[in-house]
Amino acid sequence: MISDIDKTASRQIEEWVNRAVNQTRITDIHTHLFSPNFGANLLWGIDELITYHYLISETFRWIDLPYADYWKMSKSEQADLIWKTLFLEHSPVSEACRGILTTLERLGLDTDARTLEPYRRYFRERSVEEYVDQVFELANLDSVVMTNDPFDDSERPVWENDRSNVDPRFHAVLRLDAMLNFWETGMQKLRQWGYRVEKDFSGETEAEVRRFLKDWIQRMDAKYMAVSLPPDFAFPQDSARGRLIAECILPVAAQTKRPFAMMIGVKKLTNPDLQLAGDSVGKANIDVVEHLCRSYPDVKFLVTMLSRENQHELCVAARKFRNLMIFGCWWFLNNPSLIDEMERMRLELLGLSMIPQHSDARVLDQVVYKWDHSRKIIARVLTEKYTDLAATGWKVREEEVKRDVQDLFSDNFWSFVNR
Ligand code: RAT
Ligand code: ZN
Repeated sequence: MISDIDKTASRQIEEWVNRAVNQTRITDIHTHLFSPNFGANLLWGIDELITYHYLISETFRWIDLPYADYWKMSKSEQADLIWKTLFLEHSPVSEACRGILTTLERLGLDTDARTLEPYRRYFRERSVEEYVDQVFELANLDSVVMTNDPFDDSERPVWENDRSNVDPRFHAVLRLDAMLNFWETGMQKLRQWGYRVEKDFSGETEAEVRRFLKDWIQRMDAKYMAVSLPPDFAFPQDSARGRLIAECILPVAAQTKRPFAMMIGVKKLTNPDLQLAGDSVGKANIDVVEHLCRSYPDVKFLVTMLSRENQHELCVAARKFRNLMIFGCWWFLNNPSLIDEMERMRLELLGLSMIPQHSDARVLDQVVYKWDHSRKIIARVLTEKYTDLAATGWKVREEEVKRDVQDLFSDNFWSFVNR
C-alpha cells in the first residue's frame, strides 16, 4: 500500500538532493564563452551583462529609438539605456533581468544601488584570470564547452598559433553553421585555406570537406561537431546542407566517434534590425531526428530543440534511440516555468538518461545566475520524484542521489562523448 512518507523522511530527501545539486560540479555542455587566451572573444563584466541580446530585445519593446541609432552607441551608452529602461523605469522581473541581479548578489554586491557605477568600479578592479576562477567557483563548474567557429576571423588565428594556451577548463566544439547554412561563402574560405572544394560539389569536394573536419577536430580536440538549424530542417535533402551532412559530417562523426549536435528550431533574423537579438523560434519536424537516429546507428546525436511544442516528441524519440542524447532548455526555453515543465517531463519519460541543462552563457558572469536558477528548479523537481519513490517503500539513499546528480550534471555527457 502506497503511503505518504513522514515529514522527517521527506525533509531528509530534500536535504540530500539540495546538497548533491549544490555540491556537484557541472560540465556546462554548451556556452559561447572562451578561454582567456582568446582575448576579447571572452566577454565579462557589467556592461556586457547588461547588453546581452536577450535584454536588447526586451528594451526595444519600450523605446522608439531607431534600431540603427542603438547600434551606433558605445557599449556603455547601450548599457545605460538598457539599465534605465528595464531596471529603473520598470521592475526587472523578466528572467534575463533577474539574472543580472542574481549574479550581482552572488558576487556580494549591493543589488539595490540603482546605478551601474559601483558595478563598473568593481569590474575595473579585476583581472580576467582571477575572475574566471571566481566565477567557476561561484557557479561550481568543473568545465565549460565553448562554441568554436573556424570560419570566425577573430578566433581561427588563435587555434592556428597559440592553442597550447587554452585553459583546460574550456573544451572545444567544432561549430559548423558557417559551412552548413552558408555553403557559398563557407566554401570560398575552405578554398583559401587550401581545401580543394567546388560550389557544385564536383571533383574531390566531399573528401576535402571530410579532411577539413578531421583536421579541425584534431586541432581543437573538439568534443563534438555542432550546428543550429531552422524549423524547416529536412534530411535527407537535395541541398548543399543535406549533402554535406550525409557525405561529410555523418561519416566523420562515425569515424571519429564525436557526436553531432543539432540545435533545431531557430528562425534566423526574423527582425534583422535587432541583429543577434532578432532570431525567433518555430516548431520543427521530429521525423527528421528519428530518421537520422534510425539510419545512422553508428552516429551519436546530441539534440536540443527550441520550440516548447517539440519537447514531448523529442523525449519520446530519445526513448527509441540510444544514439540520441537530449540536452538543455535552450534560449527561449531557459525560463523557470519551462525548465520546470521540461525536467519533470524528461524524468518521467527518460529517467535520468538525459542532460537537463546547459547555460548558453555568452558573458562569463552569466553562468552564475543561469546555474543558480536551474539548480534550484532541478533540485525541486528531483526532490519531488525521490519523495514519490519513498512513498512506495523504496529507501532513497544519499549515495544514490549523489550518483544520479553526478550523471545529470556531468557523467551523462562524458560517457556519451566517450562511448
Ligand atoms: O542563446 C543564444 O545566445 C543564441 O543567440 C544562440 O547563440 C544559440 O544558443 C546558438 O548557439 O545558436
Ligand atoms: Zn548557443
